[in-house]
Amino acid sequence: MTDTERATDGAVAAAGAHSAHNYHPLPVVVASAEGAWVTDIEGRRYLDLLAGYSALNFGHRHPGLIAAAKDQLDRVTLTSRAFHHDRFGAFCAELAELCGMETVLPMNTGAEAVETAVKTARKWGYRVKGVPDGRARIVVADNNFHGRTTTIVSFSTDPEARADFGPYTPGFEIVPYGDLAALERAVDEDTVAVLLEPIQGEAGVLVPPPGYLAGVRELTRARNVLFMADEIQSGLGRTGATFACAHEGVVPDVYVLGKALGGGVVPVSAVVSSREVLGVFRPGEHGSTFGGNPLACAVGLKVIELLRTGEYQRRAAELGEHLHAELRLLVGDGAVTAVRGRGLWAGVDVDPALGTGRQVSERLLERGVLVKDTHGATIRIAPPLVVGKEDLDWALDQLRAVLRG
Ligand code: IF1
Repeated sequence: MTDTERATDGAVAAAGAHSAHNYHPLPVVVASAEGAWVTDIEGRRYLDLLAGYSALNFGHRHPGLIAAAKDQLDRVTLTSRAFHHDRFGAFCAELAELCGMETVLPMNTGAEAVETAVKTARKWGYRVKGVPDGRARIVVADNNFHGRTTTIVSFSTDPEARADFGPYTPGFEIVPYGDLAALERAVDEDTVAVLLEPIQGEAGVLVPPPGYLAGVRELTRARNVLFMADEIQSGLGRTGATFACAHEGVVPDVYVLGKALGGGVVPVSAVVSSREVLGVFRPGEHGSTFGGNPLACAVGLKVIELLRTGEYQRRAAELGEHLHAELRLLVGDGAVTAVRGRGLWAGVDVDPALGTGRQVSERLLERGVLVKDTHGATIRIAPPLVVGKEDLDWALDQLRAVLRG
């Protein structure tokens, strides 16, 4: 073992000595990063095809985002919502405008935004729709991933995410993703919302059948039910549009946003909707210490400015076309059984005979490419949207080499 390998092993051991083992990280210790590349403590460079699970759409340490954060660090970072601050109004106004909506409720993590959406839908159901108290129901899809809180895992179908966390929160109904008839059957007079990922990330980048999202939109509008789109991972440029729903010409009642909204610099999430829907909250009925803090708003404002150019969405669309064209060529060559996705986001199913997703991830790591497997045999590919075409092609060469075995 070389000195440098000893450095990584030492750092990995140190990281595990005093932390809960709720993750099984790949054996790489990142020390610095820029754009689509990270450098480990031994000076080795890796192309990042995970991008913080789509929190790093603008790349590591985007100069504009870092400048916005540094500028705000020298002014004020936290006030709590007990007081106003001078970035809050602009952040909410500009995020609402980006979404084509009126009102924003800012939080921090994606799960907090999903929880906020659940509370919003229930309160709207009781206060506006007139559902009898305690009867509100929310329909979700199987194989969903919306976060890790106990209410959210209550409606997960993933035993790993859900086991041993009961008793579970009631009031949720699970239907097969993509099945409009099943959704229609599940909606009744107590249904207040349908909560869906427009593309299911953790499930393996599952794109729903054409027309599904438009069908959900039509059904929920007809039945006075809120269509809440969890765009925490699919949104903010990843699929080649600002929102994944837009590919079907669909605008939900509620956007649930996170990850890239904070530019990979600070946690920023939000629920965005109409004044009627988010108007159900009165002072003191919901909140968070850090939600909408000055640093988050400053970075979030810069993220919105970057998205307004359309440059990241165009790159994801154009380079995504190239990515999927190359990946499709791998299907049927004996190693890849299926490829799914949209824009710069793909799920690649690897034939288990070649190895597990984890083993493929480890082989790619040795070749300088960072990916993360999901659910056994699927490799998720989601580079920062700033990735260069040459770098992406180089990474595809490494994938082809690994798949050749
Ligand atoms: C982990 C993946 C998992 C999300 C969607 C809400 C949240 C997420 C669509 C919650 C978060 C993260 C969580 C992280 C790994 C990653 C993930 F799908 F992106 F790959 F787990 F499934 N809605 N996804 O994707 O947002 O509270 O994390 O800010 O928990 O291991 P968060």
